[in-house]
Amino acid sequence: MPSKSPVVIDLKFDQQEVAAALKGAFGDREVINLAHPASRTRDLAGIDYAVVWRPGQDLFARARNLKVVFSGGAGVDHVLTLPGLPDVPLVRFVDQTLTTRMSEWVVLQCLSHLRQVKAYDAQARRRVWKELPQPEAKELTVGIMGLGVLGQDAARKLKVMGFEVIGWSRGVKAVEGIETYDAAGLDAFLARTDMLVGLLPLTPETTGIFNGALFAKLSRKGPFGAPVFINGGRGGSQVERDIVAALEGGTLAGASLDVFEQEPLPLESPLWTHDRVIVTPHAAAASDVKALFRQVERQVADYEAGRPLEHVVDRRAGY
Ligand code: NDP
Ligand code: OXD
Repeated sequence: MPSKSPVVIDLKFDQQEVAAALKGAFGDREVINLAHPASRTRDLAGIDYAVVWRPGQDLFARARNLKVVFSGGAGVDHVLTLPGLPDVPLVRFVDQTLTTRMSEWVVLQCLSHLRQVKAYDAQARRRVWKELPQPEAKELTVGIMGLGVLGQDAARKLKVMGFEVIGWSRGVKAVEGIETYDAAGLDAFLARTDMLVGLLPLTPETTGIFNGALFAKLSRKGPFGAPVFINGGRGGSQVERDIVAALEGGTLAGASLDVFEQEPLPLESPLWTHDRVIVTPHAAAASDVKALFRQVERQVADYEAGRPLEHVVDRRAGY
């Protein structure tokens, strides 16, 4: 039997987690971990598979005969923008562990704004004992931009909490219990949205989509008047100076941001300390590395047996 092609991994993850996940992963297939100094001079020309998260700029020049590229996360913008990406299937990571984590984050943010967590925290620091108005979840409509794997799961879980939920996607989409809008219905969707959740991939079409003009189209009929913006998708989709201006000018009541135009968020950003903004460090939904390797191993076996790969990215759409 010919020996199995090694897998090269270039994952900017916690390396202890990677090492632990590699124990027992990939059976007798060799794994070349580019985080190890010894692998820096290794010839990668004969490698068929790469598993990557924010890989080095020279990866595709070195591993120039790849047959499949696996993204270590759900998003693929970190790969699509790399020089020399070969014209081979690009597979993204879709897994219940990741989906569940994102829905936890989204539900947490929606509830945090509904229950005015930042305002109570500010009061507590001043030892102020004062009850604030308490609208019910059903009085607010959460509008999710991006009704894919993550958006649909978050929608279902927000419904369980009592929120009205609507969704927007590029194409027409039917999701049980949720009113949906396609690209042409954006303005109608925004006009109904009291809490806007961004779960979009970063593509040329979604770059800068969350800007002042869009915020101005959101509903102002919710119980807090001004709407809230929550983004767990990609920072490149938001215009941060517009977010700050919208918060200051009353177009937005608050925001929760996990992703930023520049990561890490620059120290001088006013978002860090804004009293109505919740900042998390691109930590809404980390990839479970063990689950990632299990999935790559299974997909490689399928590929070698001539079965179709799952979760292959549409290069033209960019996600
Ligand atoms: P999917 O590919 O399953 O869904 C993407 C959704 O966005 C689809 O509904 C798609 O529409 C919609 N969409 C894409 N482009 C447009 C557009 N131009 N106009 C309108 N709708 C559009 O992706 P996932 O749900 O798995 O993930 C979404 C994103 O979340 C990832 O790409 C990644 O960037 C981000 N992410 C962030 C994480 C974090 O920790 N912060 C963790 C994991 C992911 P349609 O259904 O019509 O195709
Ligand atoms: C992802 C992410 O795309 O963590 O999976 O951002």
